[in-house]
Amino acid sequence: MTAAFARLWAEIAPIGLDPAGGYRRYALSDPELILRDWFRNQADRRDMTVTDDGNGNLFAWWGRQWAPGTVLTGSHFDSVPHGGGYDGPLGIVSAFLAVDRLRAAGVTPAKPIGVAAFVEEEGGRFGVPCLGSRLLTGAIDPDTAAALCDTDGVSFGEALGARPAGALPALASRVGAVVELHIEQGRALEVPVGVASAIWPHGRWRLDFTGHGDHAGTTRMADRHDPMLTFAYTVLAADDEARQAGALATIARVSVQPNATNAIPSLVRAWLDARAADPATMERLVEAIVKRAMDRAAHDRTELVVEPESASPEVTFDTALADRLSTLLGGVPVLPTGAGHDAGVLSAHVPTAMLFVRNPTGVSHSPAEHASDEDCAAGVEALATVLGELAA
Ligand code: HGY
Ligand code: MN
Ligand code: MN
Ligand code: MN
Repeated sequence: MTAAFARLWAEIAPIGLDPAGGYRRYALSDPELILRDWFRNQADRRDMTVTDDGNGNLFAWWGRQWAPGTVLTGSHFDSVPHGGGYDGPLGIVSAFLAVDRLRAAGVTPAKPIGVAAFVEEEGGRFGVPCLGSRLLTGAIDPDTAAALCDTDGVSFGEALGARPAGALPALASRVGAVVELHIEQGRALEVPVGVASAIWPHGRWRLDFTGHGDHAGTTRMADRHDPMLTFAYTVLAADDEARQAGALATIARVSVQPNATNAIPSLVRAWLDARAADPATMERLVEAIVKRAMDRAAHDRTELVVEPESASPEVTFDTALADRLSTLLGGVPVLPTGAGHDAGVLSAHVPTAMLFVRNPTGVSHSPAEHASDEDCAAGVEALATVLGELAA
């Protein structure tokens, strides 16, 4: 399986390389459209029917699409900018190889197996993570999704070429189980394969720091209303509060207007990504960061508007299913993650599990993200075992 994995992986590895390193595979951008064609080709090679749910999610079917008892697997193609190559695509490549593995073993599943490619999981282009699985499950309104815009002002609806179809009727009665395989994005998995127990609650907030744009060479320090100052203080406050709370806070994706060497900005826009092991800690963390930022804005005579953009509630995966899969796979570890996934969205509607493949450094959302071919092959074997069991 290692050689088979390496061969198939080599087909997608060159697609969407970012000149600055890593990958830039924004949802519905050229590289991702090429990966979608690759997906259709893989399905064709396996006599699998391909359907689109009208939300931009693709599905390759072994068996009757969406028939009761369907077992869904797969993941996403899109990446963050300068992202790693495994986060997402590993789950899709592994799913096609798991189908091959089952067929080679003479298995004919009693229930349909659907390999999914969910759109905009990272939220890197349109700002809302897991957009495709949120649409499929009705967790976001199609018109709200359609109106989301990228930095060029292109809306999701325009990129999709239609108003998203929205929730698939009777999803819970059609889908019996979901299993998403994903590279692990922490440092806790020390064996090739693990099973997910939970996803930390997390969310995204847009921070707009506004002040008085002015000339850098003629405005006395005492006369300034500089939003960059409040922004800088907020970055430090977020770091400090997260460390105190044993939680995670990141401020990134910063834009400055005007962005000139010799002009004091009038607007600094940034995003806060906050995560914690439980909802109460996350709520306290965000409150503490926002309070300190607001106090600082008053001190700097600037303004701060905080806009919650997306919430990803705490996910506890189906414990019985997680334990069953861990046992099935020989007692592999069951562990939580701070990373969001489409499986997290789906778990609110159908029994859902995740398989993790070891990432020796734990580094992700970075060109350094890596998993060995041997561990990826072990992931395929595990996924085939799990799919064979759940679709029996
Ligand atoms: O942001 C996340 O946790 C995921 O990688 N979308
Ligand atoms: Mn990711
Ligand atoms: Mn991912
Ligand atoms: Mn001038």
